[in-house]
Amino acid sequence: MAKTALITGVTGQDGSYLSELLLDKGYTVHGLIRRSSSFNTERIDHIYQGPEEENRSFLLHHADLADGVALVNLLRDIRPDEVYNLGAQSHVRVSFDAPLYTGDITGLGTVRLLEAVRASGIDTRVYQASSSEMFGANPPPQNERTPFHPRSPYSVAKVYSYWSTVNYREAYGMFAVNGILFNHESPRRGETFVTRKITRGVARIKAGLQTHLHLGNLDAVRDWGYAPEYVEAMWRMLQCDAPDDYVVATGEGVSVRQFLEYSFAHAGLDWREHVRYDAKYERPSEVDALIGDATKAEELLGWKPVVRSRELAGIMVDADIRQLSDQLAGAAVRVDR
Ligand code: NAP
Ligand code: G4F
Repeated sequence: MAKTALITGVTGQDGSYLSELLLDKGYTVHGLIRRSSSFNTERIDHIYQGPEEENRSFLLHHADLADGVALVNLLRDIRPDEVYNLGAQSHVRVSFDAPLYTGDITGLGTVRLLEAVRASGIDTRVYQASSSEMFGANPPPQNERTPFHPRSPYSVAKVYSYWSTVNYREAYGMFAVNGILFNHESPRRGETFVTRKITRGVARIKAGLQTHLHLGNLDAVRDWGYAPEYVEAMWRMLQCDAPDDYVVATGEGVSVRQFLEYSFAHAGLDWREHVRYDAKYERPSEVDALIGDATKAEELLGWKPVVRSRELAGIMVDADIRQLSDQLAGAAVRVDR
């Protein structure tokens, strides 16, 4: 029989790719969306508004990780085989400005969901979106045995969620896993994360719409992979015989400066002529270097990364140039009328 999944954070980068993956595998996919005063379904509109056959397998429900009762009701109604908890206030810099909100959604939200699974009495497997940010100050390479040293309200909340997931596994025998994912990007990445900010900036500079890009710390090193490959690892974790926790990463560390070089060079530009420093993008405490060791995922899940950061920068720059030229063409048509 076809499986059913519930995804929190379905409107985000990973939620959209995971929806596509599960629909391709024949799942019925339920997405939790929160009410917004403006459209927040841009990344999934192509699925939701797709062919009728696909529509019946992709259903959206209004709820919020702040609302535990809504979560229980939703789980009782849907009775999913798998739950993917991708919903979060996921921006590290923002978490310093909104630490309580971040703790509530990114931390307590996970416990509300785990409790809702327990309270509804359903037999479901739970994936928790844990993060390499939890390693924080501990130097690379980081793997499943590296201790956590979180450096932001966001990563503190993720550590709480990580241990809650382990605790529900140990205390109640729940099939609950942590995917400790290192940074992963794509053309659907939020515009305020550094990779997308850079590739979007390249497209706008190339088109003559802006001359400069303002950034913070260029020395930080991240292990940037390709999001569509990472959602495959999430799914594989829930297909195992026993629940466990896995690091997912490429193993390649690249500085923000290097990613700038790749992105600008791909469009035939020199980043030094266009980038300005702005202290407002610095964090009160920074994570200097994250480079993952995904040996366990490779051995036990058979998962291997393909796209590396230079190629990733090219994919994202090309997509942003295409998107901008489509937007400009659309605007020109509207002016003509
Ligand atoms: P994202 O694009 O920022 O998406 C976050 C999602 O969470 C959005 O759908 C957002 O809804 C939803 N959300 C926010 N607050 C919520 C609330 N109160 N109730 C319900 N949903 C809420 O994040 P992503 O990059 O896809 O990442 C997915 C998950 O993996 C996140 O938990 C993130 O922290 C974690 N993670 C990401 C990475 C990475 O490199 N991308 C690495 C490790 C871990 P709206 O669209 O309405 O805002
Ligand atoms: O793109 P970022 O904001 O991503 P960050 O902080 O690594 O967090 C992302 O990855 C985590 C996994 O490790 C996820 F858990 C989390 O949800 C999120 O997806 O920043 C990357 C680096 C930082 O060191 C930052 O200081 O880029 C540096 N940076 C320099 N200038 C900037 C900027 N970051 C942003 N967002 N904007 C800047 O202008």
